[in-house]
Amino acid sequence: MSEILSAISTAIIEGNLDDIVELTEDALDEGLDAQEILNKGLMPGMDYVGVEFKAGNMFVPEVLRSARAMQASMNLLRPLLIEGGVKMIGKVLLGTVKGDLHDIGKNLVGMMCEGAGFEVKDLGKDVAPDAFVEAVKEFDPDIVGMSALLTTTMRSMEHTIKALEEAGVRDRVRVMIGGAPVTQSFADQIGADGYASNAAAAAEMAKKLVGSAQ
Ligand code: B1M
Repeated sequence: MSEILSAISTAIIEGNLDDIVELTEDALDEGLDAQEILNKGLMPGMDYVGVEFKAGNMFVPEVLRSARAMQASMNLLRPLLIEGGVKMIGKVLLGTVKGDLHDIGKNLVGMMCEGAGFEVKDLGKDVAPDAFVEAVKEFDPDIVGMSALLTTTMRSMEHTIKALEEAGVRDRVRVMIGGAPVTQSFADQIGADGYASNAAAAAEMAKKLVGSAQ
């Protein structure tokens, strides 16, 4: 890994807001690709944070600082990731499900979908099934994308699909789900149309769901 990408990972791990902004700008000035900075700088840093949090070596305030640093860098990378996007190929409605406050991965999925040429409406986090239903009626998306990071909130995905059925709008959309604890078998079990394990795969799946995959 290049020195600057390694420094970016470290700034994420340390939750260093000042450094991360400067380092991201330096990396871009050096000619590094936004995607490379994301995949080889930010993501490895956040992965390390996840491992350390799980091992009890990092605590919530530290993890939050890392998350804020990641968002600050993403604010610089986002326009570049979606820049030069091709013509709109569909609409994606995105949200982290009810009871779940994790939105970093969902935001990445949104960026990748934008980059792939989708118009994305992001409902944010802790989104109730009814809010998904209302947004489907208003925004008329091709795809409803749901993210969950907690085993306890995965069920909200199933509740949302049921709510879409009860409102009579399930047939109007394809449902795509993802998030660390989510699996293909869970997607099959709750009747989702697609599952993706990461943001790049989510953009590919979205294209497949609207019939635009190459
Ligand atoms: Co929380 N947290 N957290 N957390 N947190 C996890 C998820 C956990 C695995 C940590 C651990 O114990 N090892 C664990 C869940 C255990 C479980 O249920 N299996 C956990 C817990 C327990 C909790 C709390 C309960 C802690 C507490 O308060 N005691 C609490 C719950 C709050 C709530 O939601 N109600 C909590 C809170 C938080 C913070 C607020 C401090 C913070 C979130 C900040 C934010 O998101 N704004 C946080 C964080 C940062 C994490 C970890 C460390 C990192 C998550 C992350 O952002 N990863 C996480 C540990 C880990 O995952 N290693 C952990 C980076 C992100 C890029 O990856 O989100 O997986 P990810 O997204 C990927 C893929 O999953 C996929 O693509 C993304 C990009 O490649 N993907 C999709 C995601 N959504 C998709 C949707 C798609 C397709 C693909 O289609 C639509």
